[in-house]
Amino acid sequence: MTTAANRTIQTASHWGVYSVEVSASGEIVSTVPFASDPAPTALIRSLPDMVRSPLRIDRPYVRSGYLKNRERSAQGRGSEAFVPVSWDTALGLIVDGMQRIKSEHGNESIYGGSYGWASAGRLHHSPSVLKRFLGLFGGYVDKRGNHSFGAALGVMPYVTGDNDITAMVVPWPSIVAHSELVVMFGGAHTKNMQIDAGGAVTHDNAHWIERAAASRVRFVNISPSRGDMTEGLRADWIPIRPNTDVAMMLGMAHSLVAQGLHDTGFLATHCEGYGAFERYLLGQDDGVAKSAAWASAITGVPAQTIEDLALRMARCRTLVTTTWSIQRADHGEQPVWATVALASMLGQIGLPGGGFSLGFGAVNGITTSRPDGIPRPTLSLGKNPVRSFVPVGRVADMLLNPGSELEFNGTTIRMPDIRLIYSVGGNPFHHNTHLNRFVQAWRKPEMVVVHEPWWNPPAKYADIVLPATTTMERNDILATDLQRHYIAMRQVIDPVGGARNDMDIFAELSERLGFRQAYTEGRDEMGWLRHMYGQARERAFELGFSPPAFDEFWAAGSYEFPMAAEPPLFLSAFRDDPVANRLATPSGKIELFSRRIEAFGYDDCPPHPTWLEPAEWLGGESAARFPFHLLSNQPKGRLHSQMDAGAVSRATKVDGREPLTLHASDAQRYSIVAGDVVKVFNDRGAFLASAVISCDLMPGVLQVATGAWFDPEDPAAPCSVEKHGNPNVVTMDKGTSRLTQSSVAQTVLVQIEKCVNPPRVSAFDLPAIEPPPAQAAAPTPASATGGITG
Ligand SMILES: Nc1nc2c(c(=O)[nH]1)N[C@H]1C(S)=C(S)[C@@H](COP(=O)(O)OP(=O)(O)OC[C@H]3O[C@@H](n4cnc5c(=O)[nH]c(N)nc54)[C@H](O)[C@@H]3O)O[C@H]1N2
Ligand SMILES: Nc1nc2c(c(=O)[nH]1)N[C@H]1C(S)=C(S)[C@@H](COP(=O)(O)OP(=O)(O)OC[C@H]3O[C@@H](n4cnc5c(=O)[nH]c(N)nc54)[C@H](O)[C@@H]3O)O[C@H]1N2
Ligand SMILES: [Mo]
Repeated sequence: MTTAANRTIQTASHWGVYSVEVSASGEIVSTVPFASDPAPTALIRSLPDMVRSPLRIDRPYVRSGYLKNRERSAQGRGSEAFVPVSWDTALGLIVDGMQRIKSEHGNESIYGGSYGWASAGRLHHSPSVLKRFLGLFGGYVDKRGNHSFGAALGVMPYVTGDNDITAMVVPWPSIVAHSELVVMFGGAHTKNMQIDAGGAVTHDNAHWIERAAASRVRFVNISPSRGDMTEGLRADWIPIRPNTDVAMMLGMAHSLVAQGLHDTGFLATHCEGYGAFERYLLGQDDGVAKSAAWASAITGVPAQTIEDLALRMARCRTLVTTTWSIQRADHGEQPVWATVALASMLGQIGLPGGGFSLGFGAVNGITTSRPDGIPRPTLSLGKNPVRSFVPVGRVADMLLNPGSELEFNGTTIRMPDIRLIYSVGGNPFHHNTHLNRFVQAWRKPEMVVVHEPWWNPPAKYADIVLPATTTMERNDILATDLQRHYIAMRQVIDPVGGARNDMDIFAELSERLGFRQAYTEGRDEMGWLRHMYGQARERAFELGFSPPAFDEFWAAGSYEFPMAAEPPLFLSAFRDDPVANRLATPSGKIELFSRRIEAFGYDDCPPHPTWLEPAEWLGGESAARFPFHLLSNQPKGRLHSQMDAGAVSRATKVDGREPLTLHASDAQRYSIVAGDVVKVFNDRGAFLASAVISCDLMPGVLQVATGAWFDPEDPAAPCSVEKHGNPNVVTMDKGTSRLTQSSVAQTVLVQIEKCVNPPRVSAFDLPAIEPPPAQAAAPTPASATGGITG
């Protein structure tokens, strides 16, 4: 109930800005969306719902085996009880472990890459505050690349000389005004448009979808799932066998050549190496023409459909888009490069409403325009004296095989010998693949420290877990590349239980390690915000913007950077004058053949876009044993695994398990009806999920969202059934290719069977808590677990 005594305080998240109404006694009354957001999402309720959940970690805990046997207890990680300890004890254990490991094995034995989305906010971004801390401690092994679009990030510098992937998008205004045809590989699912890394301030896609629907633009959705395009756009659906998009693109490219419809002028002036690519298309060296008929046999799309679409594309203003999931697959560099090749042959790159886009709609703000280069308030990470790094998808290989070699982007990496993992703001049991193997890898190092707000998998798999605050418990500033606002994120409630800010925890550890002053530079939270804002404001002035002074901004709650005019389209200057505006590739042009990649000699990443069979796919040998291709897309009701236990995410589950969509004909063959628990398995593992039956998915394809909290039936066993629906127990941990070594989460075949006596889901149970040892200066067991009631 709203009363005069209630206060409404603004905070923000990756999924939107909102205010929380709190009563005089601090109770959360309601969540109010940001007034300037035309389409706020239901996700804004998730943190207010979860912030005081019984799953909050109320104080520091140590795994019982670690308390007794320190580094000789790593095998118990993830399966033992936790013991509550005081902050003093926990921080002391961390400092002892860090100093011992550093003196015995050096800083190269510390993994601080800590992949993860953490929370919105430029100061309390947990992986950043961790890296600043570990840098001052002498350094850490970092990660390289990302799970989102790692293959694109690695290959595009060779193709267009650029790695600013989120800028490779033709935005809505250009589409609505100029496109006639938009051909979307993987569609553009509106559920993904709820989020921006760092914070979606305004959600404008619904408005643009309406405008596009009312315009003359036609959309084509090439995907195993009809649902990848909103019904409002009335897209034509072309179902395609998963992981075969490159073959379809080549079939279209071949059709263009066969009809003489490719833009030879553009290819000559703006592209390098088309000749070699054309030889490949025509099969002049391997005897295999990459014709529409050839592509049809691989993709399952009729040859006529491929040919007709190619001809349609050549005759009008056409945009080709490829979503990121398609490159999160074996040889994921190829669909990205083939997209550029196809668009180059159409010759419309750099024209309004034409060319190509990568990841259109994969996140919210990527589809709209904003002024160039808005500076962001930034906390300096400082220096990292350690040079070793690991490609983000290869962490298990690093942990399991220290000293082994990995080919990567023309170099050879020697894997460091990791003894300590410090992990904050990510869920390794969500973002890593082949989790049964990953758990073994996670049990190799001598010490694992995690900060988490909740008792979720990363917390349960730690040796020492420290309770972290959430955004609602601290002050911060939202600012991100894909949005035009600075937003004041104000503290809404006091820290819950014994939680502390990640940054304050590292300040305290720095004190014990003798570098507090260097870490904090004498600033407190508001001091940092003022400082970071001031620095960004100066850069903004240089660019001709005039954000107000900090106090004025903080009082107003937001500042919006003005849009003077629609900014130029990416690659339009290059199109206008390819000599004056040459690209940062060796030829200065778009490279459809790369001599630099050729020099690496990688058979898994040839020097021009190429169809390569994925390690597992429906046309391959293993499909005889494992006849379903499993797609694990982003969830609608949460961000990855964040707040899976909250009401918003739970509402998307079926009987407490993640829904698994399958085609009606497959369901019938396996005698599965809606709501049945299905076991999904292959040689790497098995998980359980609840059946949802649909005709909007191709037969032979299964779909389950990522992010269900990892819940193995027997955490102590090397491989047991995951009960909750986490697809990463069956996914594969190989790299896309030696070029980028990115994640292949979308390349996996499985078998299914009905599960008649499913075990109870325990993902949202608290871990076992043991009383502290008698001699420790910690509180008694009863009060130690006080505050946890679930
Ligand atoms: N099968 C499959 N797997 C995938 C994908 C896929 O398509 N298929 N997609 C991949 C992709 S694209 C990505 S980006 C990754 C995402 O993987 P992650 O980014 O690791 O996933 P999140 O669930 O966002 O993890 C964030 C964690 O940080 C915690 N956290 C939030 N705020 C704070 C804070 O302030 N302090 C601390 N200490 N902790 C905090 C949250 O509770 C949560 O546990 O997953 C990848 N995994
Ligand atoms: N609600 C919500 N939104 C999110 C996120 C979230 O967790 N929740 N995560 C965000 C993050 S970190 C990222 S990186 C982006 C990811 O953005 P994407 O990678 O684009 O998203 P996905 O949902 O993984 O995949 C989109 C669709 O691609 C289709 N697809 C999969 N494989 C293939 C294929 O081989 N061929 C074709 N043609 N289609 C295929 C699937 O049907 C799937 O629904 O999403 C962001 N948006
Ligand atoms: Mo991502």
